[in-house]
Amino acid sequence: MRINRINVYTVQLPTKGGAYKMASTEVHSLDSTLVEVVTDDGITGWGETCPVGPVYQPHHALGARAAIAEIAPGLIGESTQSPRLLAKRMDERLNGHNYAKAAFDIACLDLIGQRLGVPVSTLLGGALTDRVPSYYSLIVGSPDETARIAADKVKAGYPRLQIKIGGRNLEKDAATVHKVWEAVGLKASIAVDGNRGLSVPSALHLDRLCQNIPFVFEQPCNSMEENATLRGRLTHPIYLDESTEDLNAVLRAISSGIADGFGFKVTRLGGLTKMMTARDMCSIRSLPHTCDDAWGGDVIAAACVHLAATVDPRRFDGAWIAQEYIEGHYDNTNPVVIENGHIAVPQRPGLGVKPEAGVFGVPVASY
Ligand code: 0XW
Ligand code: MG
Repeated sequence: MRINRINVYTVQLPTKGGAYKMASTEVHSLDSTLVEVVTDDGITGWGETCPVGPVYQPHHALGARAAIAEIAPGLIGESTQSPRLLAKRMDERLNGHNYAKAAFDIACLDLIGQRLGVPVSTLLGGALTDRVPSYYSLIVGSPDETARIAADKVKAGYPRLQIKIGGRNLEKDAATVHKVWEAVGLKASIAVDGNRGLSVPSALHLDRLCQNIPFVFEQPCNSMEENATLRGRLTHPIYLDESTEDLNAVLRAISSGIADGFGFKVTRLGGLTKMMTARDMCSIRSLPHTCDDAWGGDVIAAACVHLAATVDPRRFDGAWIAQEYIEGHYDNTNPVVIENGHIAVPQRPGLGVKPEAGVFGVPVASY
């Protein structure tokens, strides 16, 4: 039950079908970091963290590995029975860097689940469903092409679409939202994601230009303060994503009424243990949210889906996983897959996914 060895791996996840484009950045290949935590009773747990490039949020792949190098040596010999104790040990070695610590939190829950013979969703309070909705993220693109893809994805079963906007002419953004709405209407719910790319005046204009289209406006502007100034001036509800840098930011956004909902990222908040707190704070105020991560393969996808299964479906906006934009799986026997816009919750003990032996090559570091 004590940590005997930690292996760190990296894997490149090239984006399928060209660049993934957002307001302030486009990415072509993502650098994911995995931790394999081996205990003295011979069980192996996995964790993953994969920033979507170095610009999306103040996280980057090399930063994750540097933080892991700082933390990992101190975890050898530690018990894996308590994710909270592990968090304390990590905080004693490094301040902040939640997105790197998240990988160990996920691996610890994977270990406990396997040892107890229960899925991670049970450790997170218990699943309310065995299948969760996902959503399709439409990258910044031309109005017609975006509307065409939107219609296809709704036909494929996605109950929700996220339209990326920003970083270009406002008219094009407005035209894209209108075209998607004409193509799908009420067959899907819509989020319009500015990814911090709009000024307050542009956000106000876009809101007016799309007044009769029901959507939630996700992270239109950069800072929490800018988004707060939109409160009461928009027709559309505001969701925060990138601004929820930690649990304190979530608490601030909820208590001051800045956000009507959230796009949560498991690693940004520090892992599944911290995400439970965010989930429960939202539940107190009946706030809807997603369970996503910025990017990553089957390990992070499984983590998102286990947490997603524990959220009240009436307030759940979907689990985004990168599957539509990456090739292949780490675990071809029990992969995490989107089918008809939904994802089956893994039922096997722990995360329910195990990267195949040798799939990441040799470790880049071992402790
Ligand atoms: C759609 N996502 C979950 C994937 C990319 O990391 C961006 C992100 C978002 O909502 O901003
Ligand atoms: Mg977002």
